[in-house]
Amino acid sequence: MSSDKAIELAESYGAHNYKPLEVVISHAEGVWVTDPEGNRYMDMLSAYSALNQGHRHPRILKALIDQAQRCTLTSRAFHNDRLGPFLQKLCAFSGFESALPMNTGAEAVETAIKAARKWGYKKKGVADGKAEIIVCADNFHGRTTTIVGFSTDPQNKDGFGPFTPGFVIVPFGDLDALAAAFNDNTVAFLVEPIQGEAGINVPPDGYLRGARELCDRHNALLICDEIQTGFCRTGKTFAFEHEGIRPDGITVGKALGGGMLPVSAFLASWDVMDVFHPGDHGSTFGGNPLACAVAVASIDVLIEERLSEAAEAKGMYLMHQMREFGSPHVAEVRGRGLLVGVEIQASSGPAKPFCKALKRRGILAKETHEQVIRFAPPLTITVEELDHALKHIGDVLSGQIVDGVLLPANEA
Ligand code: IF1
Repeated sequence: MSSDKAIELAESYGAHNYKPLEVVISHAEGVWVTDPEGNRYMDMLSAYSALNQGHRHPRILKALIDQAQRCTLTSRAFHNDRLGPFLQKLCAFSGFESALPMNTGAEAVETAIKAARKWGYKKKGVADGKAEIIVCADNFHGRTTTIVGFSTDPQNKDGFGPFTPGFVIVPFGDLDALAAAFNDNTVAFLVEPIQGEAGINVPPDGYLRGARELCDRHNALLICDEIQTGFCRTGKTFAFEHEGIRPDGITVGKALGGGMLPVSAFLASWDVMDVFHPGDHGSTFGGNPLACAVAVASIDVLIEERLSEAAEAKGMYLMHQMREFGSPHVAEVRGRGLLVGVEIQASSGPAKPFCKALKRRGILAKETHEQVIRFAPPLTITVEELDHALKHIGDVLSGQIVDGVLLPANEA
């Protein structure tokens, strides 16, 4: 099927809740994707960090196929022989005592919210119905009605109310504002260690350490959403490690599924997790044997291919080279590891034309919040592949804008 036909069908029958770049991907391997006409592109988005191990990693693919030939789904009404080894591996890898498996990231966040509230009522002694969770302005934690209810992006909320009460919003990166937001009913502070959707916002040094101290002082849980930043993306196994702290709980997803299946989890100490009793929470597909087998292989690849070290080294290289371009269109290059944002000067217009120009050069990247191009390639990317991308990124970033159209340098 041609790209045009594929797009036409998707537009004709699918809800119009996305406006993708005009590229159709029909094959993928490693950092490379191909359209039906045979055009090759480098994937510098990695499904928003869900492809940290690259497309169709052979080891993860083998785990998927092997498990699919044995047993795929049991529901949690029965035990399965893959769940235990998966939970053990995930806990060992993350350093948390216990895990509750779900499927999507939003479900993991919902699980964290339920855990924090129940912990607040059962352990902290908050009066029924009074629990408060502090969250940050410009957060992105998913798209359920509860989660969009505490978004500060008007589009995320418009037309979807009424919303769940019990959330208090503070500016991201501001410890004084955070300190002032706690009260006796505060059960948790939920935060992205680096804000992804908001434009790759790295908080000031000491922010998570300060948040840790405040949560300790007020007997509240620190919960980090590591769905986008976790699994080696930022150059550490989890982004909270940059600050040498340990949250009480984290949410994980995306790369846990190795780019094959939706696999997510809430991880915590037993003091938090033991608030859940049989029947309190669950999911038909959460912890299914196919997902567990894939997730075990996904973690093994991160460990054996030393992908945090790779992300750290290659991220430094990528950001350094991007700054070296000295492009007049670039306001800032920021990020950690291979989670990199390039903020375009307001005077150079929005980031989208830069992404379109990159696409024409065979580099797929996506803008976030108007002004920022997000670069987050698979962590398996080689230096040669990075250099290939950098050549085109350099041409695009040093291009000229003529009548609102971006003309990359060295255009053939
Ligand atoms: C889309 C953004 C990224 C997340 C964090 C939870 C979730 C996400 C920190 C929910 C999901 C996604 C969803 C995806 C686009 C993508 C995204 F631009 F929307 F914000 F990555 F930056 N916590 N992020 O980043 O996980 O339920 O989707 O599995 O199209 O909405 P999910």
